[in-house]
Amino acid sequence: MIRLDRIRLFEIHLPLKEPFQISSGVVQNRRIMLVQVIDADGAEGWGECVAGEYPNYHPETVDTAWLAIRQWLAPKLFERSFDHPMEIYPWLQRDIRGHHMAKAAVEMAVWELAARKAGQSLSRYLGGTRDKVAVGISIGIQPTPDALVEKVREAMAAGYRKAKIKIKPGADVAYVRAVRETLGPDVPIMVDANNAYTLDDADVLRTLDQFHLMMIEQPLAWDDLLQHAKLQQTLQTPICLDESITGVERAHDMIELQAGRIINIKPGRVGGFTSSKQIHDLCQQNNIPVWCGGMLESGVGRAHNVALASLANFTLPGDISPSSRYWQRDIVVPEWQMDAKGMISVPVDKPGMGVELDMDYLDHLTVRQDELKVP
Ligand code: OSB
Ligand code: MG
Repeated sequence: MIRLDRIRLFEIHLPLKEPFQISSGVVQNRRIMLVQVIDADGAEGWGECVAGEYPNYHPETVDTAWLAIRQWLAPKLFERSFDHPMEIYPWLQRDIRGHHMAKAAVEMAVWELAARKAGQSLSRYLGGTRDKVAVGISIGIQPTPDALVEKVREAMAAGYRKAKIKIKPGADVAYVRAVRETLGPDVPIMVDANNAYTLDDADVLRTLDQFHLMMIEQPLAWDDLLQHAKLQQTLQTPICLDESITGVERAHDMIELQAGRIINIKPGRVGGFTSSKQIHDLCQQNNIPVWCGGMLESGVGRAHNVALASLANFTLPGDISPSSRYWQRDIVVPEWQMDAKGMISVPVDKPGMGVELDMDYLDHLTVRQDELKVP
């Protein structure tokens, strides 16, 4: 049984090695919220909130998530006990709309706590079966096609199983063509537009068909399904939805409308692990491949993503690059490493997330802290 006693919030500032640009903005210094939950037995669990500083990907931000946990989620969690972490998400959904990233941060921390209490790795506790997960890299918009070709070349040499190229109008066809023509027909590439296009741009998107991309991620509006369905009818390349899939209901809609053929599951976006597992299972029943997306997480969020990606229907490489791709120094020990074949080992022999937080470094990076207690 889990009865939460305290929830601690930490905000850290962690600079990326290089700026990361998507169609709607650029980030250099990540503001990251970490969540520690402690139960009445003294067991603890860690979670990470994937909301950014600015609402250009998703409506939530670090500040709205902080407020939501303080004002609404923590008091609701302190109201009762739970037999299993599966009960957390439905409980938080009741009478509280939205705020998925805030909900996910605490929900995933409780899953981590429960896995530790059960003496099991988070992967196996979630139902994961893989010992290794395949890794893709997400490459931000580059200044020139040549610069992009270099980045993809380096990524392939390092062993990555997939390169995701961020695109926007004006940085699309010529960039993808340069990569395909220089690196050949076999490099596993895809694009992610982060909703930079409309149906008026369908011709440009159809031009991309000739490059045999693995998929086109979220070309149209961030909350749309119907227009994606219209676009998919005229495209050969599979559409992968990211932003539009906020829970299992939207995954149902996508399948019924044929708005996409692949789903990028980010546990933060869909409200946590319970919701992620529901989407995973539904997609498995409907032959829809899924893969684990990333939000430039620290080693804590990465641990959760690795555990999730160890479930059976995560058949495509995830955006779960090793720590050194993002940070000079990660906040966990050991840091996340990728082997030369582009695989990350799932830490199945340790209880919980399988890495330890470097508490001294965390303390050094922390700029804001709060502790919420059971009344
Ligand atoms: O759309 O997948 C996205 C980062 C910030 C916001 C949106 C996205 C991304 C990424 C990062 O692609 C992937 C990673 O964490 O490596
Ligand atoms: Mg995306």
